[in-house]
Amino acid sequence: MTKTIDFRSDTVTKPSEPMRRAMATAEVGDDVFGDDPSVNRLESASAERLGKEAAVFVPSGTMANLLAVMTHTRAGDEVLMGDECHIFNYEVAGSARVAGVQVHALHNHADGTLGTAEVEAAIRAPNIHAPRNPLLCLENTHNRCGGAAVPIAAMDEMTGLAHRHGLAVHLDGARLFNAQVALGAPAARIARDCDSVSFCFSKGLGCPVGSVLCGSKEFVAEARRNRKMLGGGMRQAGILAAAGLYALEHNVDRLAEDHVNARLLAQGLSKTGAFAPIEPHSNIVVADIVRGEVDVWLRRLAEHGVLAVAFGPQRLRMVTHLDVSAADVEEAVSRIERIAGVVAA
Ligand code: TLP
Repeated sequence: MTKTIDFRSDTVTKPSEPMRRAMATAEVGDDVFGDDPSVNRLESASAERLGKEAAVFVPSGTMANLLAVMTHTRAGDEVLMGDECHIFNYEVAGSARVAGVQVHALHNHADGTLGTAEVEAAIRAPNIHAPRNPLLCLENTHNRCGGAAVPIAAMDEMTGLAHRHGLAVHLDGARLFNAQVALGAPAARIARDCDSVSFCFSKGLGCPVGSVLCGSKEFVAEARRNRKMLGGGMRQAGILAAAGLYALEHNVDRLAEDHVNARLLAQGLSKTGAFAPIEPHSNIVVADIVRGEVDVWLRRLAEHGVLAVAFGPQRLRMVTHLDVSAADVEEAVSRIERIAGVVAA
């Protein structure tokens, strides 16, 4: 039987045996009472890694971002963010519906950055007619920009600008440890001047569930109240936190392998002549389709046991992760070559 090679996302990883053992033997308690030792350990380890005072464990990256927006703003405020960012494109407009804010989406450059002049121009002067701008949201690595690792200088430029104008900065760091590996700089440095930062355990780190939102003690205490309001107060969540603790210890540095595999995959795709991939910085390969339609490609790939997702009418995305090896990538490339007709079937 043909082995399925699943590049749809790094969220598809299944917990390894040792991770499952760590989960099965986790010490637990009722986390809403603050009694779960594993969750408490995960929250302090995460805060420490990110150089922040505190952290709160949440079920998903989407909830972490929504909590950040809710906690930094009041209903009726306006939040600035890039038009390619995850919050704007893939979070079901929760910022508008649940947090009650208006989003002003600014042009994202192909490298995941925002233009300084454009951000500055978007910050409104206080005026009785105007919404307030308490928050700027950034993303690193940048998913829709081909997993771009946004350089530290660009991060510092944005945080400096935001702070000069009195805005807080939230970093959607769903794949922040991929940025750490790609930039060769600690996650805490990348997020140093961000007022809040979230990252996901459920992506490249290989856990079944979970994200954290980190920030000051005061900010996290308020986010914890908001988490309860959203129904995200979990009970013996230490079972899940144990997976996160395992991942922080074992699955961070190995992300470098996923980055190497993504480069291999991108080279293979461009060799077929059917795709023009963006050169990957991390574990995400976004490729424009030069020959054929995205739906046809996805169907033909799936028929040959290679799974990808559409990222636009002429674009697809493939993500490398813990559960695909270099050999799997080579195998996938040879199947793709056959489909593209480069190699005789
Ligand atoms: N992204 C998913 C899809 O929603 C696109 C994926 O497969 O990449 N921030 C960023 C940058 C993300 O890429 C994601 C997930 C999230 C936040 C949300 O995380 P979850 O899925 O845990 O809510």
